[in-house]
Amino acid sequence: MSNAFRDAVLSGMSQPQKIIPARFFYDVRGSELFEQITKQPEYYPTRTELKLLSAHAAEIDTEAGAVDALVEFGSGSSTKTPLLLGPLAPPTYIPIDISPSILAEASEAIRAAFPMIEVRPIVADLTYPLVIPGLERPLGFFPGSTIGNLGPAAAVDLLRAFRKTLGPNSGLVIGIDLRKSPEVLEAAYDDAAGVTAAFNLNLIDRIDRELDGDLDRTAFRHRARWNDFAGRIEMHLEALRPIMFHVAGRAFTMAEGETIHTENSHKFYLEELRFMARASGWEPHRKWTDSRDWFSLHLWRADAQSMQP
Ligand code: AVJ
Repeated sequence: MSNAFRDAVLSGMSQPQKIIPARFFYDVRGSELFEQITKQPEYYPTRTELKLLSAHAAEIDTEAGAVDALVEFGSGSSTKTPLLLGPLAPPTYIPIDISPSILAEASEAIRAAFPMIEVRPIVADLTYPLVIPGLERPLGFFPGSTIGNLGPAAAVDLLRAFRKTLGPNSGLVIGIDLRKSPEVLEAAYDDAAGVTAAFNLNLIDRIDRELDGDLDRTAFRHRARWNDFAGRIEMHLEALRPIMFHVAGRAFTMAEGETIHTENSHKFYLEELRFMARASGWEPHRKWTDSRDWFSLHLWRADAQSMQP
């Protein structure tokens, strides 16, 4: 049986710096814990983005012009979508997500709230370009600074895939977290209530549950550190003592202080974002930030020259 989680954990645990990609945080428990993170006082991104979206949705609608579909990448529970769907009122909403159950549930909620909008969900991995028939003037939507899980090069690849999926007459609304003081960032990723720690440590439980692991979660601690050179918050699980454990029948050891790198959350400079847009077939059109310049919302337009078709 193919098992992406097992393959990723076994290969990641065999690297000199152990690593597990951040997308594996989101099992049912992990998704619940992430919801709780977004409500912590230190975790500013969700709250700031929601404010920006509600303050500027009407303007986004005006600036985007005529739109025949809103296409949301990694739509999850589609919680931010209504803020945009209201003013935009497109004929069609196309949520794209890897999880069929979450997608079905979110689609029903949107149908109930917006009976005039046709909802056409697509189960897909958002990292590859898709062919969606019948799109003339779509608007892409990628909120939450999810792009930050990728470094600049991989982010450009993803933005280019969006550009391919959406075509030459499209736009993209994207929410991106910005560089700010390390103190603010480290607190946001290590909240006082310990919710982010629980989110990180849930990965240990998930390995034990799903991959026949025998890791002891009390042998690890949550770490969040700002890497200034790379411009990212890194989350790690640090071994508190020398340990040995098994995953899917294979044995691993860790020295005291050794870590498993579990997430990168990149924070960008506004100039860097303009560069990334142009490098991926988009032309920056408008941007909105909060009064502290902590978070940014962008409206980009497809650059017709940059790509074929
Ligand atoms: C969902 C990737 C945007 O990087 O802020 C929150 C995930 N990790 N706290 C982020 C996360 C720890 C979040 N993203």
